[in-house]
Amino acid sequence: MTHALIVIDVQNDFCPGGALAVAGGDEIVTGINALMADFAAVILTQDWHPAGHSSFASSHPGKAPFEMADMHYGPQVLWPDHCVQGTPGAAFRDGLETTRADAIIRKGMNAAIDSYSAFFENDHETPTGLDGYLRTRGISALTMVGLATDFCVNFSAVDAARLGYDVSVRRDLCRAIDLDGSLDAALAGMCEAGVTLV
Ligand code: VGL
Ligand code: ZN
Repeated sequence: MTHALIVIDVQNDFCPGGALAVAGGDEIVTGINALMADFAAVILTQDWHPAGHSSFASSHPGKAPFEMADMHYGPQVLWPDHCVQGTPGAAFRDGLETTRADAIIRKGMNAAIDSYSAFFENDHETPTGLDGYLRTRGISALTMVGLATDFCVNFSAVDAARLGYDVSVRRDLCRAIDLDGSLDAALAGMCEAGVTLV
């Protein structure tokens, strides 16, 4: 069984000082680097939005960050502008061992659809290509770490479990946004999907 480490969105905008800062987001970098040597493959994901992305509150007149909007694919949290392609906020956090990455998967490029999961956009249909990459390399087990536990890690882990991967999430190497109970809901959802929380 080939086992990959999936490092979700360890980017400046999700760390203290960033546009959508996750408390303690920078604390996980050293531990993630140390874990990389234990895996046959390391894949990094990068939230990578065009300016004016539809998940940004600034694209919805009258709406503020963290309010909800109805999108064609369902309800969507509106975020502060973050991880805009090519900006310092979208760059990987300094110190993350990006040289060790076998592949970097970018997501959220489609202006009309957000993409929390590393596997599918938020319509749960449009693939990012990661499943094909992993399958063609014979990778069947995944350990996930990164930001944020309750959004991108959660959606990625649940999709991976549904796709048939053996999935573990290292909670000590993730940090959460925790919006209105979203962390508890995410932990319950991951357990239900068969994800192992370590
Ligand atoms: C994320 C909100 C918006 C994440 C990305 O990486 O968890 N959250 N975009
Ligand atoms: Zn985003």
